[in-house]
Amino acid sequence: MKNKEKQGRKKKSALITGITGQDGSYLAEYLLGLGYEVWGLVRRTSLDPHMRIMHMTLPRHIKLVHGNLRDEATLRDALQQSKPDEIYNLAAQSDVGISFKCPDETMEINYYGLGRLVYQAMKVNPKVRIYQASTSEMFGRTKPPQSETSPFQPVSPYGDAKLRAHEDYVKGYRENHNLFICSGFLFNHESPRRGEHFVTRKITISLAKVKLGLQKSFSLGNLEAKRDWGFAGDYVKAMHKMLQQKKPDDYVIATGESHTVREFVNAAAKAIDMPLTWSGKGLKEVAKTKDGRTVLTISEEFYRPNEVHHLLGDSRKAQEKLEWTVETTFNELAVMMAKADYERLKKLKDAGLL
Ligand code: NAP
Ligand code: F7E
Repeated sequence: MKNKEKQGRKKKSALITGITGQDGSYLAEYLLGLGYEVWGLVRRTSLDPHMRIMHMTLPRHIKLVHGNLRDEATLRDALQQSKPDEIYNLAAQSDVGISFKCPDETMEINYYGLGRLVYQAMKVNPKVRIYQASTSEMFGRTKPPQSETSPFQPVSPYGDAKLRAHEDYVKGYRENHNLFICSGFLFNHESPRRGEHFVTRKITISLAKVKLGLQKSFSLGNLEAKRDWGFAGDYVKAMHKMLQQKKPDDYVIATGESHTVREFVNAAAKAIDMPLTWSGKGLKEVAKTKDGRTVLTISEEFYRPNEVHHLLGDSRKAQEKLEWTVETTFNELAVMMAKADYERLKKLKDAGLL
């Protein structure tokens, strides 16, 4: 490309809400790599817990702006400052279990929050393109496989709030205001940066601690729940692709394979050379190491009032229209996460910090 042409072309800019979260950090890295100017919305806190993005704020210049989905004035200011071509709304109260305990907060952030953001974004730039982090939880009790045409039947306050946000602000603004806004119905996606309360990360941290002698055992809830687990680094590429299409649309992003929580435990335990055997039933079930130590028990505490039993996504539309593909298998994901936590905790232990 000629130099003049290059200079004349303005860098695209993107504002990511939820930049301090798992997906925000992977998406920021991806967009910086594509040459974007990346802005990140961060909440004002008394601490500065930006662990996942610290490596990008200094050397590669993500620009941080303060804002909160609960406060429209902060969103207006952040949008006026960043003037984004694209907005990725990843901010949320994203924990399904917590949503049963805090339904109002969940609705406030996950539903009304999108309304505030979209309203202000349209005022700053009616041509802006918006990605909304919708979710497989919206399918709830709908039988697998779930695709873009499957009915939504959420069973949690989290799923309810995300569904309302999709109906009112994604479909509503797209149809009534001509806004370029897309929903990605993303199935569970994980990584070594996953929040520590989600089941995969809880498992990989706990197994590593058991193997290193830092903990004797841990407990889980429903082992039979089936999830379609992919790698977050693969999934953020699909978010970007959705906003590069001629027309806004909604897409399922999933691997097309589902596994039980128990299968994830087995794959992660094997990855750190600590295979487990299971015995007992229901709340009395346990998993033991080869030398007979009980390292995993079941606790009612981790069961939910209502469960999504089986998620299995059909992402053929995304594969055909977006040319998006799954790059990481279930086993590769479990190995990646289990080894990352084991090596991280071993270093801390060896340094006398644990
Ligand atoms: P995550 O790690 O829990 O990150 C959530 C982010 O939202 C954090 O950066 C958090 O900021 C921010 N946030 C929460 N409340 C906020 C508020 N009131 N104002 C501004 N920011 C706020 O979530 P994730 O796993 O990356 O998921 C990203 C999005 O995709 C979420 O919307 C989630 O619901 C959705 N989703 C996730 C999955 C999955 O499997 N990961 C699947 C489908 C959909 P703080 O650092 O300040 O807390
Ligand atoms: O639970 C079972 C639990 O909390 C997965 C979010 O990113 O994906 C995520 O929601 C399964 C459930 O994720 C424990 O009952 C058993 O069946 O890792 P999770 P989630 O609820 O599927 C969706 C797509 C999102 O959109 C959400 O934002 O694991 N489970 N024992 C347990 N779960 C947890 N957390 N802890 C346990 O001890």
